[in-house]
Amino acid sequence: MGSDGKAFTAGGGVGNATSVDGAVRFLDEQGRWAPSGDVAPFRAAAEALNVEMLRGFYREMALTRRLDVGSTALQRQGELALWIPSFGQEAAQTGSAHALSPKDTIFPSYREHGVALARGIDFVDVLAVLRGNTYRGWDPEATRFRLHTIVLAAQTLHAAGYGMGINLRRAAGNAEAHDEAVIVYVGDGAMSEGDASEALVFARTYDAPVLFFVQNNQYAISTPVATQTAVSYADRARGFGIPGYRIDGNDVIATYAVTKTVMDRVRSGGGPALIEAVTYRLGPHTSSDDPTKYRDANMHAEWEARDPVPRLEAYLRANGTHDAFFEQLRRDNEAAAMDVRERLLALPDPPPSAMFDHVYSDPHPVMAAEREWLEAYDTSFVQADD
Ligand SMILES: Cc1ncc(C[n+]2csc(CCOP(=O)(O)OP(=O)(O)O)c2C)c(N)n1
Repeated sequence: MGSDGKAFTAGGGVGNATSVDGAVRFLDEQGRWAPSGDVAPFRAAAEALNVEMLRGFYREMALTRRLDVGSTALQRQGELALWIPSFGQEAAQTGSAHALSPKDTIFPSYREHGVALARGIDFVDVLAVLRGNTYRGWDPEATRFRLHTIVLAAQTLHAAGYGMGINLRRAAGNAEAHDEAVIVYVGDGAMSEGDASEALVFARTYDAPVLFFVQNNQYAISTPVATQTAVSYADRARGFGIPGYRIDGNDVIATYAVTKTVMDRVRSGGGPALIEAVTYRLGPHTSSDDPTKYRDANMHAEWEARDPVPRLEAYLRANGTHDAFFEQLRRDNEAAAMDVRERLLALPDPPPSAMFDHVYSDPHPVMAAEREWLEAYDTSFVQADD
């Protein structure tokens, strides 16, 4: 705190973590073009977006939401072990993901379904993990979309290390490494983990090309963000010597334009950076959670009015997009969701012994014996049935 008792707000002040006031935004809550906050460095990237690109963003945001609804239904029908909704965070995810180069590597946590879609991951592959069909649904190297990390903030260290590796490859004369950078998605609660602080230190001291993208969705399960931090995450970054930007995470133009501008700088040797996207989780933490037990109803209503999907829809409608587009899109997304559901339910169940497949990379005698026992046990049922 400063001597006057007010929180320091270095570099002009980037506010506190509980409010979106003062954050960089281009669209107001009614979807009108009304830039506010420190928009100057990002205006060019925002203005480079045309209506066609924004329609594409809308299509993906609406699809992410439709798949969220379908996945919640699948979980309730006993077809998924768990579902982790991204409801309300579509603008933060779709906008930031489209600002990346395909050569950038993404380290997600577990809620980044909009990012997965933007990277071209088949959603069946995401659901197959949560159904227990596979330990990983996609190829993390080919897609440069690494695996979900449930251990909070562990992915920040993976990202810092990967970024340090890019620097080593650059130093060794690998030209391609100059086209690459890393983005890591991390939640507000996960930022309280020691791993997150360590990752910020290493990224800074080794000048690793890493962008930390904090989705501040106001809660870590039932713990409100005010319990995690007294200053915004953008301010916290500055304490590590890392530039921090606080943006309206429900404005897809802001999430795209700021990520594009900052990531281009990170990739071209500007060192690490952090973006705090102030957003809100409109759904439960997971399908096992009941947010009505801890969430303030007035606050919820305030954030419902900031819903990123109708906000972009209002902008598009005011800029020459008519009913026919939205109706066709709804039909397309309905068909896509049905296709995902059908392909998921048609996946073969793995044998129980598949649980041993990826525990050790080299043969392990104890595990081999356990596998043999389990397979014999399974077979005994088949014989008993005969
Ligand atoms: C190291 C660790 N501690 C605790 C948990 C249990 N846990 C899972 S999600 C979660 C809350 C995370 O909140 P936040 O980082 O804000 O992300 P969000 O889930 O809101 O996207 C907790 C405590 C965990 N997965 N890993």
